[in-house]
Amino acid sequence: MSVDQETVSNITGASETEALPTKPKYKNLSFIETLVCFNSLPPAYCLPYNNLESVINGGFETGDFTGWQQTQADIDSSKKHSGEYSCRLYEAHIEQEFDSIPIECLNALGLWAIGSPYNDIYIYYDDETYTYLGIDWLLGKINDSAWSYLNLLSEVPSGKKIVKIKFYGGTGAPWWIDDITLHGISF
Ligand SMILES: [Ca+2]
Repeated sequence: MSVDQETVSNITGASETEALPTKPKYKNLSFIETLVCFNSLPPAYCLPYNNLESVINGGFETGDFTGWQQTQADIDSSKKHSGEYSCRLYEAHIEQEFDSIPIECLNALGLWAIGSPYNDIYIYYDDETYTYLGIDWLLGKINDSAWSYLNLLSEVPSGKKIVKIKFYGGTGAPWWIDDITLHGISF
């Protein structure tokens, strides 16, 4: 007699030799994995990103470029969306790389920005494609008078995995960026 047969007998009172109905083997799933299977929650492979913020120093509150690679960019305290600092980009760029992150595991991908729209954003994927968001996209979304949230998540194709984000400052006028987020969905 198998363990499964004994379990059924104890629950139903049926004969010890009664055959079990065919059923999936879910008994080794964790509690959260079981919720994922039966309640339409995000895929189990998103668990490592559960409520995780992947951008290091997205608000520049270290006062330096910890977590970022940059060229000619400045940490600036004259404008900030939150905290004490932002990043000023003028003829400059910053970028940050990640271990491959599935788009569907994110509930936020974006940043706050103020200044000139004559700039560029790149989002790179592990299949060596990327999404380019330049002046045509930024125009009308940001200005000099108030901070605006730029929602990048709505611009990226489904099924992609992010490996890098990059922000360029053009030559026309500076822009400032702050509170860059790449945040995992919550289970
Ligand atoms: Ca900040």
